[in-house]
Amino acid sequence: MDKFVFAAIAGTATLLASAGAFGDDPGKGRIAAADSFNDLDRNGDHRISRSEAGFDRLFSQTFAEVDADGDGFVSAAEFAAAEKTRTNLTAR
Ligand SMILES: [Ca+2]
Ligand SMILES: [Ca+2]
Repeated sequence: MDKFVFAAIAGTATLLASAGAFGDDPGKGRIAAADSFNDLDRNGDHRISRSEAGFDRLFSQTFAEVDADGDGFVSAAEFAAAEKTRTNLTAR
């Protein structure tokens, strides 16, 4: 039940963010990598497909680079590795 509630909240936040409700906030600090990853992984299969990456303006541009093994999906490990070397991995 708790997981369901969390998913519902996260889903709502994702919808609001994609609708631009929060706008761009340059003063906002970086979001933890896990939060960004889970946010981008819309179907919850623990990898980000190219179409899922397309929801984030910045990440869609760096997708091919972040997908180190070129299998067409960004795994949590690939995401974390890219997060270490980039200050702006996603537009969130
Ligand atoms: Ca996914
Ligand atoms: Ca990959």
